[in-house]
Amino acid sequence: MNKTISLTRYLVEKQRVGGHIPPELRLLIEVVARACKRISISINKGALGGVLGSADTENVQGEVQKKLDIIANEVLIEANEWGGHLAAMASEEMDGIYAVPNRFPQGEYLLMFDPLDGSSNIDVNVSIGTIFSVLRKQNDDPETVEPVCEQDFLQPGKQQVAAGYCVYGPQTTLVLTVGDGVAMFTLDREQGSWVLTQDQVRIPEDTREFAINMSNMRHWDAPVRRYIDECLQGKDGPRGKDFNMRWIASMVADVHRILTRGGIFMYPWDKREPHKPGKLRLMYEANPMGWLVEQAGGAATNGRQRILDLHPTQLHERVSVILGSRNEVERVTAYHREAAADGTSAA
Ligand code: AHM
Ligand code: MG
Repeated sequence: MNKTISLTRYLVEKQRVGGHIPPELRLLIEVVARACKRISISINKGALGGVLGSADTENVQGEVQKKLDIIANEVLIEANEWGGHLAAMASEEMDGIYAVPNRFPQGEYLLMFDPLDGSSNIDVNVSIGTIFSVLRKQNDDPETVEPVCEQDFLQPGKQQVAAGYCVYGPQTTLVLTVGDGVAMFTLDREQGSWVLTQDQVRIPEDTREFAINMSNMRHWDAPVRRYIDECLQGKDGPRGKDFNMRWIASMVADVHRILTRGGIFMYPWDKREPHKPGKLRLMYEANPMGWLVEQAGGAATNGRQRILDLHPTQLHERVSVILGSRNEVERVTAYHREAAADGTSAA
């Protein structure tokens, strides 16, 4: 007997048994997963599909868009706009929100995504991914509601109702939380289906592996330098153990490694652009990843506060990110607090 559990069955059971998800949210997640399958097919074609290289356009953040950034964005919008489960979408690749057109029914959910994370890795055939986050529109009474607007999206990450990512690597893996732990599904290409390959993922509390772009070291703030200096001193230093370093430069791939075997990931504030809180985006990068990591027993902060408690003021807001194995994240966060207290922090 075939005992494989598909994404559909997993979601139906979450809906039926735990009452964790309403049917519309189940539909939404299935549609996002189907879109990720299509994105995966485009990525796999690579040069043969003419999808590599730059699109010669810029997004709202002034970053040059790759062809696949735009393709992935369009796939997600087309897949999600007609099902009746969404009120609006927002994306790294679009300036403002995308309200579901009037010709389709409006739902109560808001979907945000980074359609293709790790864009600098597309052309070099290194793992990339799609990150998504789902919120519920606060006032969804059809009698009284105003048209959906950007303000509706500006909710703290702790209010997410689903979050996940798909990593397009040697395998294509979908990682999901609906607030009841973290599950991983591997794409079975012959069957065209997502198969549950790990449930209740746990991140070890301790680690000997860190991920940070070391080329920015001279720009870091004192607490980040202190933490990495101590790791680099290895066995002979205050940590009394050797550390390993990994940096894939695709947040999805770095976070996937951490969910698989532990570690700490940091993209901290630095002095290059002091007015920017960080490089990564709060709403569709840090929030979904932060929630996944917490659901797997890890922690996620901006050095001072839990990421999921932050109240966003803008759709494309940036944030400093420290996430992964709980004890290491707490250590870096404590170093930030100490530096703030004794005035040695520049941030
Ligand atoms: P993107 O969303 O434009 O791809 O940028 C986000 C990426 C993350 O995936 C990754 O962690 C980071 O930016 C890499 O930055 P760097 O180029 O400094 O290594
Ligand atoms: Mg990104």
